Amino acid sequence: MSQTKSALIVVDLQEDFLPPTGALAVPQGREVIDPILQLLDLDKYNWKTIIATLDWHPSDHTSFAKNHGQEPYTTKQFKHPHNGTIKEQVLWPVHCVQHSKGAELAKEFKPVLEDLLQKQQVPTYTVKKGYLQDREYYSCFQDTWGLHHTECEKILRENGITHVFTVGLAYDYCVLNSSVDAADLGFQTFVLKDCSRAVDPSANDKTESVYREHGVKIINLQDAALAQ
Ligand code: VGL
Ligand code: ZN
Repeated sequence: MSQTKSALIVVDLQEDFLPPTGALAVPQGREVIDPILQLLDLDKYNWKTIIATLDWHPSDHTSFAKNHGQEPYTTKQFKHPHNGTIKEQVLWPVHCVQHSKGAELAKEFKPVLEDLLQKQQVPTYTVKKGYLQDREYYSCFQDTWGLHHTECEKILRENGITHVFTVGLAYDYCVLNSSVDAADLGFQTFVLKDCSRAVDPSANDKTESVYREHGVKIINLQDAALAQ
């Protein structure tokens, strides 16, 4: 019997990250929905836990360009609340405001997840992040300063998870940081490249070097069942 216990983390599959109408639409973002729905076939994949994450910002969130009088996709230096370290971060269009249409899960994915949540054939959870006003979150485990932690690690530990598979949006931000943190926490971590899309695909080489530095394996949907 295999000791492997796999979790699927579907990162930020929310309308605001999806073309054509999303406020922060990730190029080709809708293409990930179909393969992600395939992964939710429980006859084919042996998930022991499924987590869907939600970027969930208050409207005055510090990651929004307009709250600093700046243009989206410019950067700003942020100061660590305690030790004064400076971090340069991207400012975004207003996106995933709590309870807004744009914060909803992709319309094709929402009913499928709700069904999973209701049946609990596999322990299924939603994890919100980004709700503290004064800090950015990319990872579903913690804010970018590493000061506030979500319940994500606890869920994985309580379910005895050994392997984590990440999919969703965006390949170079939230999927990247969530995968890196999962790997750093000791989970054998795989990112499914064809189930993810980047805000800036031209930087994929650099993005993928970060995945590799942290030991995250980059695979595709067709390899997922075997890796479990
Ligand atoms: C994300 C930018 C801002 C993401 C979230 O889900 O990758 N990117 N907020
Ligand atoms: Zn965000």
